[in-house]
Amino acid sequence: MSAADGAPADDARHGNGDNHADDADNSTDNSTDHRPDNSTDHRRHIGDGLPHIEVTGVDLVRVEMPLVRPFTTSFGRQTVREALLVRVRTATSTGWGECVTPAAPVYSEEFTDGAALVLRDHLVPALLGQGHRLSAGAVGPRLAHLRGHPMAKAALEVAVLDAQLRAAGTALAQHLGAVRERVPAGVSVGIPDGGIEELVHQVAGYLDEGYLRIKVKVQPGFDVAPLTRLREVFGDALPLQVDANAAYHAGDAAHLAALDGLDELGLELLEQPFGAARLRDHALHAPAWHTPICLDESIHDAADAADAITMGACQVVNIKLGRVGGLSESLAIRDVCRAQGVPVWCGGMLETGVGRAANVALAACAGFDLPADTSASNRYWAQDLTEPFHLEDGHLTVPTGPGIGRTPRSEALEDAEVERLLG
Ligand code: OSB
Ligand code: MG
Repeated sequence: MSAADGAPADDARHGNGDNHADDADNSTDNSTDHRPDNSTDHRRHIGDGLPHIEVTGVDLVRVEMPLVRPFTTSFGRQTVREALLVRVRTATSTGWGECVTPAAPVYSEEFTDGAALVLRDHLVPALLGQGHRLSAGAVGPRLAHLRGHPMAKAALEVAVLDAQLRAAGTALAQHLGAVRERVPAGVSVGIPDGGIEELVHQVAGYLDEGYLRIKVKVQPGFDVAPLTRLREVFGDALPLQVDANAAYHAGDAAHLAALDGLDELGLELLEQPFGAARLRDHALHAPAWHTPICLDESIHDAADAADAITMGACQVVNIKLGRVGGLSESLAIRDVCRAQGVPVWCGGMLETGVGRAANVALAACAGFDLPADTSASNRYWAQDLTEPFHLEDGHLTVPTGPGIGRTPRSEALEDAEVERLLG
């Protein structure tokens, strides 16, 4: 049995911008309640059918990864990613998960030093305090009383699942019930140091490589002009979308004017213009725009997705397994969105090959119908931690090896700082 058994039939309508519940079973009168239905709750299914593991050790492995070019968003400029990996050891297999926290709490409250501390002092002790024998489906429930820290929890869930899958010789994508062997890849382009003409140059390079859509980071002061220029140079057919990372304020007339200007540019979607907690601002402004609103930072779980859809705050959802606490919650969000005909796609957090492998398996699942922010390894790193992911004909190939299908190279781990939490 795959973990996706019990998902709705593949007849959900996608991308029609219609938020009404007219394809749901409306035998009851609560047809506007889009809250998750427990019968399709993947939090109970992840890891089902796989052998439980007996954990003998858990390590945190920190690796410094210089980016091939700086990555600037409305929340800051990044040149290095401090990757934090979780390694779960058993007598017979090793499982890997990547904690996608940035070094500072700029995207959400989570940051790498905080994640390492909460893993060491709270999450790992709570996970193993009820016994060292476990399955990935137990990770969420055992940690549910500890608030927040979804990225740290997700890394543990994936590492446990990876150890189980490797013990069973099963690929993650197969376990999730994936429907694709390769996933269409987009690329997320930061705000360049060199301004608009450097942006044009970078986009031209990514298009030459074959990326299927371009996402551009925007912020007040870098929005309508650069996007207008991209339309001039590359034409109206280029699949183009923007991500504001919550940088606009609904009370600021100049900000609203800029968003109205972006709305004229035929964008695929506008990602997270307002703050994470500002669902109502999104719902108030979305009806006036042609461009579908996609939420990223605002969506922490399936109930948030249901609320946002019900309110009309979004027409598309970006799913990041770190942001939502793991693969189980990612699939639960997918189910809520699918039942309402809301397309989802797999976002990214500048992952190394470890996190990318999990993202690519998730992006291969039904309902993930838009190109993912899963770019090739060389878009981020001169040398990835794992065997690299390549772009072939605009797609990344879904790993078929056991578990996540990628393992950190031993040379890459040689200089890594390792904190041994157990064993
Ligand atoms: O908002 O999607 C985002 C990277 C770090 C933090 C937030 C975001 C991003 C990206 C990069 O857009 C996506 C990628 O991994 O390529
Ligand atoms: Mg985003």
